[in-house]
Amino acid sequence: MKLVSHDNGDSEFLFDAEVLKKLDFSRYNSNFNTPISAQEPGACLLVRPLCSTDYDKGYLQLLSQLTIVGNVEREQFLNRFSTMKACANTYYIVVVEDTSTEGIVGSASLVIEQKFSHNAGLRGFLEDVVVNDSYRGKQLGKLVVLTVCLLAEHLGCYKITLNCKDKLIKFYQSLGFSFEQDQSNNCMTIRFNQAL
Ligand code: 16G
Repeated sequence: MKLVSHDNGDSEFLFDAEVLKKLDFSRYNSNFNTPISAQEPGACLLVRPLCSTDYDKGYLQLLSQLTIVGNVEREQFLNRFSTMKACANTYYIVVVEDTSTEGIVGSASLVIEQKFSHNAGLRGFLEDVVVNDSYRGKQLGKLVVLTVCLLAEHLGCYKITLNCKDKLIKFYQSLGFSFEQDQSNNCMTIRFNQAL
């Protein structure tokens, strides 16, 4: 059993790791074959915030299993990490580390938009959900998605939304996401630069 670590050596967390300890997964027990949680993700697994040292633990390689990452140098990674961190209460990138290999094997991100509507409310976006192909069957996809959902609720978001491929619709529906009656969640896109 691995608990979310307090001691993070020389590296820096993107957000306060303590918040992950407060999430109560009991309502989602039935979503798992064997109940797991951010606090108890399974043997040799650790759920924690993204760290500045995760450049060397394969975070970007993992992300490239989802989409185009390009050639992001360490300095660029660290700059982006610090600009994200400087945006208070906005970026919550959750990762799963295999502590036996020290590699990042799963991740999902919560981005929080501050609004004037909904009583100056907060809207959550679930982004960049990805699990290493070799870690299938450990329920890590469900785990990272539900971690972000509970986090969004805990932080006071009035809703959380996502975009996904057709083949993943059933997966997200099984975790509580739905198409709303009035179709208010259609996703529309403008691509600015095919090279990016
Ligand atoms: C999926 C992701 C989204 C990511 C996009 C990559 C989830 C729930 N959705 O839609 O976060 O940005 O893929 O596509 O993980 P893009 O590279 O064309 O933006």
